[in-house]
Amino acid sequence: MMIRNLVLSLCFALFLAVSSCRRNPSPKKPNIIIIYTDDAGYGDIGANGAKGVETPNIDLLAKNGVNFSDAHCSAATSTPSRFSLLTGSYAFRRNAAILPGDAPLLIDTKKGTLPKMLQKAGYETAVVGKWHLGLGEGDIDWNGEIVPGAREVGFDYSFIIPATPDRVPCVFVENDRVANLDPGDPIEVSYQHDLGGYPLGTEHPEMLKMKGDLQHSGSIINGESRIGYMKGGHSALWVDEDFPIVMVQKVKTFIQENKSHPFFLYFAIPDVHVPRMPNGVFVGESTMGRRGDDIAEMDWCTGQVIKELEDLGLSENTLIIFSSDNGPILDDGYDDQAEELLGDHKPWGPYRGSKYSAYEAGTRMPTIVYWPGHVKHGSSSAMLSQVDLYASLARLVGQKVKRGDAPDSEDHLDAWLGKTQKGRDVMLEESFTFGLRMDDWKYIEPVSKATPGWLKNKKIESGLTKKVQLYDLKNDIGEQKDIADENPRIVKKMQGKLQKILNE
Ligand code: NG6
Ligand code: CA
Repeated sequence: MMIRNLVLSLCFALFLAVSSCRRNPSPKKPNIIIIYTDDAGYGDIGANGAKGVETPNIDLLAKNGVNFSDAHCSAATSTPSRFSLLTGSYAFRRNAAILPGDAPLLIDTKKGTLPKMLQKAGYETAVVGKWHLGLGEGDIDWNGEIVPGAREVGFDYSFIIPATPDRVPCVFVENDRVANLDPGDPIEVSYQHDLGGYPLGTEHPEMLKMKGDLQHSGSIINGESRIGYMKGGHSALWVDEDFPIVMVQKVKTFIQENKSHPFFLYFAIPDVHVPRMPNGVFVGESTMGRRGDDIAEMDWCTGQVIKELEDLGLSENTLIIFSSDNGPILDDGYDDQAEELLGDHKPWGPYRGSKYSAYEAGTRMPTIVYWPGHVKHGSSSAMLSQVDLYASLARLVGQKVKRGDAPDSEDHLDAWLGKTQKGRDVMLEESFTFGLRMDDWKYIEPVSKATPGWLKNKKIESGLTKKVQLYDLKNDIGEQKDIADENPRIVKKMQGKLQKILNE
């Protein structure tokens, strides 16, 4: 009996030690919030020169934090960038491309992730917003538990748009289940054929708030045709115009519930991705129509986070990282007049290119790090990639990156906190080809294959050429003068470095 009691007390002590290690870590650990916008370009915020729309909340972060001019997402599209941010691994290592809404989970659940690393450090973790990293293992049953998903990637709480706002299914998934689903009206999804569910954009243009291109002419949900087809799930359908209200509420609840111990929040705001459907409150807030109004909406969401932290007295103990997942784009499939109403606004800032592009604007993101009392305000030209946040935040919270995890993540914590202007020596930029940065040199790998038709049709500069390109960003920030032919040695050196990364 005594031995049994002894064993029981030992187990209890062990349990207490483990749980206190998880829930009551050293009080020094700051909360970490990544505010991750969608398709917002370097120039889309007031602090970086936006015209025709005001972003007072984001500007407040910039004014009181570090505003970066050479910080990048890892790729010029969403899925690859989000993959790198959460895994510390370049996306090509997993063949990551833009995923359809019924794709399986892309992230290897056996490997470490940024949120899992933070869980180990005692953080409660949450994702609210756009996911776009796949769910489940094969054919997804949207009516049951959808696993593996955000929980298996390391998020204790999740409230997600499964793929993108322009892809079915147009429902939120909360902690592995479709929110508000009526079991009597099950959901079916297909990216191959019409399921005879909702009317189609191709057949009912009169039902649309904005016309979509052919790819965006599948099921009509909330007056907008989407990519793909869905059936059922009427009670669970989202209302795009309510995104900011619904998501900010989830964010606030999570922050309130976790105010007394460290938390990590990945708030993936779906603005300013298509279809751009701002809440009525923001309609007319810009001179640029829907795209500009969506920027105002994204700024409001950011402001709500700042306000909640202030109300709870958490500001000084919370590190906010504000950024975006890929460069800006005007026409991305819907008639929303983004081009016509642009005026003098330059979403790409002084850089060349856009979303999908190998030029700088494809990955050079508006990036701000804000941590009152800990980060001095100013600007930084350190060259950084979001793939580095994993290793950098690991140091901040006193965790080691396990061998085999986060293979591409470099610890640049001091640069992220504005303590040094020295960032990476070499950086990969993924797009439909590879770009490589070495100091101010920018190399773009030529492609032999023809540019896909849908990309060719876009009014963008993809940067895809059969010829090697080299630019000197120090003297040519706009990548106008290709000097590859004059600099064969630099080209060779950079090709060698790129091959090394690709073969690692
Ligand atoms: C493209 C879509 C585009 C957008 C993008 C994903 C077409 C023609 N275009 O394939 O509208 O949805 O995928 O954007 O279908 S991202 O920001 O999530 O990468
Ligand atoms: Ca995006």
